[in-house]
Amino acid sequence: MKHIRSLFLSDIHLGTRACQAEHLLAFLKEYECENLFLVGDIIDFWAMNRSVHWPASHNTVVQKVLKRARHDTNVYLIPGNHDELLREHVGSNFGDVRLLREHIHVAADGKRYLVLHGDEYDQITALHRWVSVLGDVSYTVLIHINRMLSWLRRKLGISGHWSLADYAKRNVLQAVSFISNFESSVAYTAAQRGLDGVICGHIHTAALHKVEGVTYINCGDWVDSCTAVVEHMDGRMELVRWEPEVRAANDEEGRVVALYSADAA
Ligand SMILES: [Mn+2]
Repeated sequence: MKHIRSLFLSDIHLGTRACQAEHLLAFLKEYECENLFLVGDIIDFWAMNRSVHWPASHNTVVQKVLKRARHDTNVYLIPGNHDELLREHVGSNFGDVRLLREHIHVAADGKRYLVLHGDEYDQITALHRWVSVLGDVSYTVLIHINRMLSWLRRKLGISGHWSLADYAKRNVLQAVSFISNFESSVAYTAAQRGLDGVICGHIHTAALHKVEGVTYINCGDWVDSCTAVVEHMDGRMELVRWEPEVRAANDEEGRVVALYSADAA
């Protein structure tokens, strides 16, 4: 077990089928930390309104976190948009877990980071949802719909060519700029406030790099990437990924893969 100063996790989405709780439990065994920051969308109450998927592993995640909070880990929970109902309780404690809207974390090297979920900086949520819906629709279906639209356009006497597939591709490009817009607006806020960096989640895109003159760090998620942010005892920030395949190949070592270190940022 590695002893680290802080561990930052976001977008776990407990209560959904997509949540990689087993991997998270294996990952947590690797680290002993002084501070544990849960940076939003931990329990997906939003998805649970539609259907609940809560296997034993999801309970175990909650129990392990609460157990750490009872013992010697400072556990902070910053609710996101999927666990927004917890925002009503910001400022109070949930057992030994402290609920916060945002937090300024002073790292061991004196650097100050704004810790927040980040959904308030997501200016085009609607577009983002539209893009992810399109991602599920195959190209063939698009072509098919496009053919019907062309027929309809001809019937209505509308001239010129319009391609739904092109429209979809343009939206994917907009998704790329969505990420960079999000990163710059969050980083800009941290810079305006005279901080050294920001640690957030929400967009499920893990990152550790310089944006707007500050260190932009995104924890990623436990739905797809299985990533986390580690603060070492000297204050160095590192983005790590849990690789289950590595574990199978090599039982003792190399389970956590370092992606980017703050030195390179
Ligand atoms: Mn979110």
